[in-house]
Amino acid sequence: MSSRRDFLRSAGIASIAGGAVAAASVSRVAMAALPEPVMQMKPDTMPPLVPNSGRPYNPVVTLNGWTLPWRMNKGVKEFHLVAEPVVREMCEGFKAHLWGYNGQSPGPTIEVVEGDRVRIFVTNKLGELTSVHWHGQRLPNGMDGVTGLNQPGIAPGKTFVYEFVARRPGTFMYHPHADEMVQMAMGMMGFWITHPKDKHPLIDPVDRDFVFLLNAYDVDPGAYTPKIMTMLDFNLWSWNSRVFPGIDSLNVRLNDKVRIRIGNLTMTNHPIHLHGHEFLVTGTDGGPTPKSSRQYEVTTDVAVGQMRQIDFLADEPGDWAFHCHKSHHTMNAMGHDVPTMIGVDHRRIAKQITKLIPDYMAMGERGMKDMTEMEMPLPDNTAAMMTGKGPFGSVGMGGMFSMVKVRKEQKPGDYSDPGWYKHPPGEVAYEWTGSLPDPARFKAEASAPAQGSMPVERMPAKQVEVQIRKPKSHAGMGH
Ligand SMILES: [Cu+2]
Repeated sequence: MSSRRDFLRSAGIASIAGGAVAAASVSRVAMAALPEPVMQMKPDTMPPLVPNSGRPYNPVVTLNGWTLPWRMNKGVKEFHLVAEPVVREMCEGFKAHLWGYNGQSPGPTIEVVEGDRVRIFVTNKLGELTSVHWHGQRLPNGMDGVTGLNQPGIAPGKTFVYEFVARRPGTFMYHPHADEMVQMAMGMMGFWITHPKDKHPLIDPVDRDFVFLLNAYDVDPGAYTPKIMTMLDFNLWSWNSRVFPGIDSLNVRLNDKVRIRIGNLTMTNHPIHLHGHEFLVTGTDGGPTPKSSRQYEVTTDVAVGQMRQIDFLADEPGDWAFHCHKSHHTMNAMGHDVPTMIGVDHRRIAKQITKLIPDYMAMGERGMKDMTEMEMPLPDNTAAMMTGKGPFGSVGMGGMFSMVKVRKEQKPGDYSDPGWYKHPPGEVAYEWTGSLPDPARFKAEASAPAQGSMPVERMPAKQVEVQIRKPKSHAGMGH
């Protein structure tokens, strides 16, 4: 993680460039009144933006993201979002050409306090209409951002102004409501936090507060631009447009009260699972949950268009996996559209193919984990399917996977990666090297098959092992 000063430096340099481009498309007079747009060029997790004006609050940390600075103008918090094409590094060695806001996808997090009057300038630097919908907010109908219904679309080169009071505390999202299928598939989205103005009976203060969005892309290996027509079969399941091992770990101090807010703007649900701890779902898009509704969980499903806020006490030191529980969502491109080969003996066919193609590799006959160890040449711009080097070897993960690292030594306010956990002696699973006795079989199983609790009615005279070969398509069925 870079320091705040680095961030401001990069933001300063970038905003000159950004300002120059914006000035070309927005009139000079208008620009004079606009807050200079702040840009971010790096996908790093930025330290929390401690408010220097307005009511104080406990800022959030956006995973592999940042919070948008504002300008205070006669008591109104002014933000400037620039909708534009961006290059997002989704993990090391893999960049995607997306659309986003202020240099990144997702856009910066907007943080305000309950009761704040907020003015957001939105400049459109895309080639088509856009708008911004403030998902979950109470606001005047004409500020809700649905193109055609609440406002005309923001034409390319134009700037629109949204203004409303952040009426209720909570976690919200923002995204276009104009050509959504394309613009959201291209990465246009962001988080909005409204902090409570006073002590709130249902919102406990926490030591660390993380936010990220669930998003998904379909980028062919070697390509840069997502396929926008994909509805379900995405090959990159991401958190804030990053895939493991590109997702930063959530680094906390032992016994910290931790909050994580997760919004889902993909087209399927994601059961988010935390190891080693139990959490309470303390908030949804609708606001804080009533205490009577809270129960301890280790997995919570975040449905499409939903936000879930989880709170837990980080009281177990270690590196705890934190991931989507759909196993297909913890792998990257290349992991999709691969035929199942478990149990298939490739040896003879591989030998024959090798005569023609010397580099041919048979894949996946013992399972797919082999593929993580394989030094397989990847196309130039893609993410390895299952990867990530841990202290004990390959983690064999991708996509929506990260870790919560709980450390006694982590200083308050320090979000840097503490490295791998050093396990106390005797606290790591180990190989058994003694003798292995035969397993004691259940009595009924050991005797004749007909003596089980539900005897088989008619056994075949001869045991037959059925070999099935499924046709791949209807075309193959005629043979
Ligand atoms: Cu998932």
